Amino acid sequence: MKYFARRIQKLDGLWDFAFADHCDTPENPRWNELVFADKISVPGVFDTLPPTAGRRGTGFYRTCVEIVQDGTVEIRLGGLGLWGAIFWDRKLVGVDDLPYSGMSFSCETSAGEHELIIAVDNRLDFKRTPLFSQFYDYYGHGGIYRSVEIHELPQLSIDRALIRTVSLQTGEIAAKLLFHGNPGKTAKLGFAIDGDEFQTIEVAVAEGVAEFYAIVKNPKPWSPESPCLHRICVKLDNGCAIEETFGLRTIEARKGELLLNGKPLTLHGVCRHETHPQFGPALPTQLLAEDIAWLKELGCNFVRGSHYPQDQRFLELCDQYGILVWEEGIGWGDRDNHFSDPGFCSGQLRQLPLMVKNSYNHPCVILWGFLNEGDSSSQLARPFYASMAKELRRLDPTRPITYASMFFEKDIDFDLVDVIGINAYPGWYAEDRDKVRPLEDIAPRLDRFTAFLKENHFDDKPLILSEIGAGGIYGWRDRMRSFWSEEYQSEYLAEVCRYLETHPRFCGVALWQYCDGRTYQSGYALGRPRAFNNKGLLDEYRRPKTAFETVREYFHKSQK
Ligand code: ADA
Repeated sequence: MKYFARRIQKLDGLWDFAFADHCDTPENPRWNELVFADKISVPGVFDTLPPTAGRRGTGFYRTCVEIVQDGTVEIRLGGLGLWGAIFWDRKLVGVDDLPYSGMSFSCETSAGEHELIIAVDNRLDFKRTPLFSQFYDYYGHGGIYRSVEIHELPQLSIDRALIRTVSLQTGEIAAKLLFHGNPGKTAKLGFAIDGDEFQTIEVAVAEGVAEFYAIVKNPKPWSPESPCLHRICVKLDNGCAIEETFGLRTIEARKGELLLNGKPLTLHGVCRHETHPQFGPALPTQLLAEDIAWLKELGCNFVRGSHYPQDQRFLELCDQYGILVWEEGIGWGDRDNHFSDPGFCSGQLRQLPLMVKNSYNHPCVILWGFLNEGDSSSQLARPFYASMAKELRRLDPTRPITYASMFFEKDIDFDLVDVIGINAYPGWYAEDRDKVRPLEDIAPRLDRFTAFLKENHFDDKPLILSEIGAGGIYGWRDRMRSFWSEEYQSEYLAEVCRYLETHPRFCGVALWQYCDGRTYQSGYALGRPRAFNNKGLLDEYRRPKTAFETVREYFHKSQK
């Protein structure tokens, strides 16, 4: 979105930096002990840089901000990890305990120069950061992952205009306005679509929210084949305006299929982490563009954004390139001790509204997911699964919801969601370790699961193979085609592709995974050579493996 008549500073660039190994209370640091002797990039992580590489502790990021008017400032963070405390002139403004989530903090201030410090902690402390645990199979980096902005807020302005498609045929949309400040019971405003003349209307406001309907004159539905976008500008009497980009499209789960604009979808995709050996999750724009280019080259029309709310720049690119996205809250194999922890549960529930609000206008996002491989076989966890599903439906009734399960026939929560996602690794995490190259395990395992869904009357729910894959180490070619070789990985994925071609019960796949990514810095890495998850079709530097070509052929052929 773009704002007019609002002073915005993007604070990306070099900030001062200090690191502390043992800061007991990062929300109340001993300022006199900190020496800001270094420089660091924002966005940027500190735990890949030589002096602090692989270390866990608190990184203090500091910059100066010039404010032109007394009033409210909003500090917008695109996402950080694992935990952050935000200080304005050394006073605590707020705490960000939701890794990867776009969050805002505001405070009153005066015109002049101010100091902004963000203390970022990457220690694995369940109390401080219940949403990230040591056993999560991706590296918990310390740093400011995404852009930081300062907004000087006018007395009254529009924070967001959330756009929903009402009718593809007539181009009718509903615009929900979220205000900053108090507009009173009604607000006069003008709106213009796709650069047309402004129309003036008056809207009723309740609890800081208003809604109006409008018609897009030349409605062009958004789809992967034709990713057309529209723009709406909404302006208040005081001149404050917001422009939002959106797409006209519908998405629904019906009779075992996912329908985009009423037509059945087949999803050819990959799971993707935001990761790079040097940048961690703070990916430069060049790399985002490169990732999109590889995804297109691969023939993907789908990405599962594993396993956290996505970088808004990536979603913008997916809107523009017509790549469908499953966006999900953070989570990885959480168990009963998580679901009985109030900090974990409240963090999960606080993250959903942020994710939905930040990504609502992206037509590319077609599914909301949550709790990757959480214990969906547990009676204890079931009420929490129900709360997450209920909350997502309340926040956005227009998109189907799902979660990626690893529990097959033991799962007890499929009734709670619209789309079933199953993560399966037959032939990799072998049931029978005596078997050499157990590729023939793939088909029967998946068949057993689809039979179970039928028997249990879940055939009306679309089914996605939300993960499947095998490790292949880049450059490791082996005449015996054994585990970890590029050959085994490639043959494994060829078998998966062959299976999918003849089993339309699956309306899509998200292969695990797009590229290799750094994982545990601990004994958990014993099953992860190099301490990387090596199941990428490309390695961590985006060099394609043999399997890339295998999958590319299948994805391109299936699209014809
Ligand atoms: C799980 C998990 C992934 C990854 C994968 C693997 O399915 O959801 O994040 O860890 O296993 O490589 O084993």
